[in-house]
Amino acid sequence: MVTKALILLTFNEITGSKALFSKIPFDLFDNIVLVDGGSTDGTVEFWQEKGIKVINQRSRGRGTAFIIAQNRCMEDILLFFSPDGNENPFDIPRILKEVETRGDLVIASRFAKGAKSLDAVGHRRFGNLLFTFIVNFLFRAGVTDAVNGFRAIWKHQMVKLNLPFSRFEIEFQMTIRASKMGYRIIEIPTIEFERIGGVSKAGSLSVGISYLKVALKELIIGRRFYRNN
Ligand SMILES: Nc1nc2c(ncn2[C@@H]2O[C@H](COP(=O)(O)OP(=O)(O)O)[C@@H](O)[C@H]2O)c(=O)[nH]1
Ligand SMILES: [Mg+2]
Repeated sequence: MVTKALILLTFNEITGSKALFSKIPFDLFDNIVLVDGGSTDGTVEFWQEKGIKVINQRSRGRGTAFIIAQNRCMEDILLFFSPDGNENPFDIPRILKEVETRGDLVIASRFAKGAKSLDAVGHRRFGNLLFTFIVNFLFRAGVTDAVNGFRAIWKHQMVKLNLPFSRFEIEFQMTIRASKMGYRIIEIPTIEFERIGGVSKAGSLSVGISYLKVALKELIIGRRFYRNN
């Protein structure tokens, strides 16, 4: 039997957490963990009261949270979900089905046919599309949304990517390395909503600069990241 872990990622997301809790299909998972970047708004207490296991990060970073989850979860499939209002929990069953049946990595795309984003608008939309273009042009990913965080991957395939701790580069780098490895990357169209309460932690300029650095590094290293274990 294929086992599945749900990984929730938060840093001060109390409003979104409360709004989304009842909509998340927890019963589809064998393990549920929340990795928290140091919330001070009651997010951790909220999830703990609901009986969810919380891992407190020692140092911040969304990418770091991904790696902590990868190391702590022993399930076959890892699905990453951020309860900030952007991601639609109703897409979770479909993502799970796609990863289980035909994908190594499944990304909920905000720019595929039939998709839409109410969050990535203006310069954020431009940036997302530009970096997706870069990933397709340089690394032949063939995707419509290289950077969305709402995604699932087989754990053993993620381990092989040997991703480093990072802030917001994690998805970008995961998509690049998955392409280099020839993974089957499947996208499902999603509708991204506006966030519910709280604030975005991803400053567009700093994220853009870190993406450029990652792209350059990935061009140089080729497949010299691979870890076969
Ligand atoms: N665990 C953890 N989660 C984080 C960290 N930084 C941001 N997040 C969460 O990652 C999700 C996406 O971040 P957000 O700031 O909304 O980025 P945006 O959607 O690109 O604007 C949200 O649920 C955040 O609370 C962090 O350092 N650690
Ligand atoms: Mg967000």
